[in-house]
Amino acid sequence: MDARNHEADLDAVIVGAGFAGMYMLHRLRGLGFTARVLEAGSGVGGTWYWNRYPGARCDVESVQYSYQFSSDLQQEWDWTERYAAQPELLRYADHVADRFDLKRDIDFNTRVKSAAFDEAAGRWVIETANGKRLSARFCIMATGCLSSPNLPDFKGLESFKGDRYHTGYWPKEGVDFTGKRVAVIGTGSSAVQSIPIMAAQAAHLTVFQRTANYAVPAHNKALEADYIARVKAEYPTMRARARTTMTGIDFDYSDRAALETSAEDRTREYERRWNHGGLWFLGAFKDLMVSDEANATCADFVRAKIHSRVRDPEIARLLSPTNTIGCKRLCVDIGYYETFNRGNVTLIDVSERPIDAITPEGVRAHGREHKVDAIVFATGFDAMTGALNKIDIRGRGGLALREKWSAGPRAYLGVAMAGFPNLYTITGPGSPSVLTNMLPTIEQHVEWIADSMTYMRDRQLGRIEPVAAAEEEWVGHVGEAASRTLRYTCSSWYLGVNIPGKPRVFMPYIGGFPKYIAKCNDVAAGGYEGFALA
Ligand code: N01
Repeated sequence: MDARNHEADLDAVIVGAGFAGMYMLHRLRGLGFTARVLEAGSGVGGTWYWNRYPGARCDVESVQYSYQFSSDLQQEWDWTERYAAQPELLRYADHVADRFDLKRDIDFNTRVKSAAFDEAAGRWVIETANGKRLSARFCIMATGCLSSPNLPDFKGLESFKGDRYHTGYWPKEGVDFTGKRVAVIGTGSSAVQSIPIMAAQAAHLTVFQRTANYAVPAHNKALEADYIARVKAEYPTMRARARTTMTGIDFDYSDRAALETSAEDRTREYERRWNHGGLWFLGAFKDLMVSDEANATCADFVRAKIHSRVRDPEIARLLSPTNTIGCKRLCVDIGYYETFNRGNVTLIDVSERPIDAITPEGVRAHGREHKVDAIVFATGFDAMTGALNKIDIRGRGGLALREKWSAGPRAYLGVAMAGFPNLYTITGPGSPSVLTNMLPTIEQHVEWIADSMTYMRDRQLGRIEPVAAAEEEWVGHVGEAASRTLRYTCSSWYLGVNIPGKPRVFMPYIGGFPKYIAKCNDVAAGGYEGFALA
């Protein structure tokens, strides 16, 4: 049965067909709800559909960066690399969509323009840019945390005559930079992943760096069959262990403090983790994100590594970050720093004086024009709130979500907002989301949302909406938890500081996945405490 023909009966409209929207659809279907997914792209995969830049891959190991809701799916899919690259992740998303027959309920090439709550009918009315209008009892935003690309308003931007790309909006057909002079603006994770590959291709690569970034080696490798077999045999215990860690990743987090460990032991531990590779590095000591002094021991170690990897001491110095390690998202690299040893790569430091302008022929900085054939903007995203604020979302009394969030996002558990009945956000601001392994976080949200809808159906209830006081308390708790960590101290996208005019509010919940799960479970067990149900 095609739900489009029965839209009056739709229980839910889901916005986005990334990992969140896909599982939401599957879960709701399994519970007997009718749902339709609206997706701007022409295929599933969300982040992995849009971020096709060279070198894009996950920084959580693939065997963990995957769904666990279906044991059969988990057992039948074989990851080929420790950190899967974007094409493999997209193949996985596609496989999931086909395996669970999801595509028949997804409208592709359909960008949602507005969503408004019709109070009299108790339904959401969703309008799309291509003129579709749907209504459903529930509207579930699965719009992603890093899905609204940020293209800074550089002077002269439109005058550039060459090719322009944004890492978060990469052409499907790929880009061949062979023989080209290329500029990259930005040195965050997307740049760290793409720069080595673009440098190997381009005639010349000029990197404009405003803030140097810490990167630890990925030590990516092909996965052996016996390793995969072992993981598959241990999946249930590995997944259960992961739920007990702050990040939802099965890591060995040390409970030793850096400041209570001798300098030799500390270095040995950093070295061990450095040689292992990946984000696990930051789990070396429990005080790294709460004590400046402890953090400095870790930052010093990485800076020394940068100097050992980069031949020119001045370039090594410019590439060495001076801020708190882990304050901005730690990058995981494959040959990033070594790329600056190449003769065809130039680093331009724009930390003290911003880029002057984009010119018809290139980029001007420090008064000098760098002529290029293409510019790659690796300038990140309007994170967490960007994708939601692009949609004109109206709740009770026509209240606009953009207005409610004008001083920063406010949501109860990062999943629902006072004034917006029957509207859910998957991994919204105020949830652990980007500070965790996104896949288990998404699954936890989807299951919680589906449970709440089932609870309402069982009791013939029509509306669920957070109580303002509960929301207020949660927002306070999220802010207070963040203020106790060093993450609060730098100009990261977690705080919205990368977007001019965006309120400085730490958006994700830093209290950890287990604490968050416990809170969500308590709320549900208490009959959805903090929510008004009617
Ligand atoms: O974006 P970013 P990203 N002039 O915001 C610079 C996830 N991710 O796309 O730091 C000059 O980190 C900006 O400079 P500054 C991951 O969570 C994961 O790289 O603001 N430069 C910065 O260097 C990540 O954190 C993976 O001073 C300007 C860069 O642009 C998140 O996505 C891979 C500028 C933006 O870095 C975002 O990463 C990729 C200006 N006007 C992404 N404006 C994995 O590994 C901005 N910049 C899984």
